[in-house]
Amino acid sequence: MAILFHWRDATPGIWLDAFKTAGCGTDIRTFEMPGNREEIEFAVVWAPPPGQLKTLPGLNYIFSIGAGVTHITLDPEWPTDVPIVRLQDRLLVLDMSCHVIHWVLHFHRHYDRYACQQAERRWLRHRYPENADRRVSVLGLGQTGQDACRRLRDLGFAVTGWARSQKSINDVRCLAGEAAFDTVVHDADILVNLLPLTDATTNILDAAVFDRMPRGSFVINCGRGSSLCDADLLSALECGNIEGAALDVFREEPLPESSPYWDHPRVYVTPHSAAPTNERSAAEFVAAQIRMAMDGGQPAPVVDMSRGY
Ligand code: NDP
Ligand code: OXD
Repeated sequence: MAILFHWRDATPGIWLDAFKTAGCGTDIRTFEMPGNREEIEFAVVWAPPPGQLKTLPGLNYIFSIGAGVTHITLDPEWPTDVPIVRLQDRLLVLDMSCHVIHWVLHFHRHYDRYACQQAERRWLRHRYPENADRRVSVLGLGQTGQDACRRLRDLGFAVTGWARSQKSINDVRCLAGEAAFDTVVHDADILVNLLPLTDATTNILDAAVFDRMPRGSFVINCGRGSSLCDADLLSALECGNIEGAALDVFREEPLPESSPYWDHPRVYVTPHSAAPTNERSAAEFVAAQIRMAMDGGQPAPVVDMSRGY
């Protein structure tokens, strides 16, 4: 049994230690040095080169070194019969919530204006609504969305969460399904996207959404870039429907130099860094899951490809 590992930014020692400690063996291969490909049962990957996973005939599981899996499934040749196990990690979840809270506060308290004023040496306070009067809508109530909702609620914001299936979170208005989408968007002074990218969520943030949101509202996108129609957002920013946006994910990453987002005075760009994978905890999680599979158990959570996430 061998494990194939592919992540350009990895610290190999951390993963080797985790595999060894969990009893997963020490036979770790790479795409560059795969050895006998038939021996490789597990692939642990972030952004594997397209066409490579399908060259591993003995693969039992693919482990994503990230919560999202589009870095695997956008490869038109990925082996669709092999289950993908997503990363579940409380540190990633905490980091995401911190990122979301940062931008919610940034827009809510007008820190964006103060940054401009400082450049002009201008001393001017801006009023802001009470937290309870600022409505934050969170799209996606999975591991990241639920935690973000709870923490925003604890800060006193009026939080609405939206998912496919009905959820229940104390003091958070939880809505579900397509029929509720218009309400979620209509009531969003600040809209946070924490949806996975699927057929249903591609281009979900479009002109109709920005028209429906209250004038002067804000967008925070941490899900995937292809959920957001860039031209529609730029128009909404132009006409003032949307006052500002904090974008962490993009259709093309790295964001091309020619992107209008770089220079936009009311767009904040971060380089897919909302919730970077914590190597130590991710390695422990993946190693424990591999060990479970070696013992005949079922690693989880497995991506349900009929839903696309
Ligand atoms: P989960 O799979 O745990 O949760 C996904 C949520 O989205 C679920 O609540 C699900 O509903 C909901 N959902 C999916 N499709 C729809 C739909 N069509 N309509 C309504 N709700 C829908 O994902 P995570 O919270 O772990 O991560 C979410 C995404 O965030 C990832 O897929 C990734 O793209 C992105 N991400 C970005 C990071 C970054 O650094 N920028 C880091 C980590 C993740 P239900 O509960 O009913 O199934
Ligand atoms: C992601 C991640 O899926 O970094 O974006 O985990």
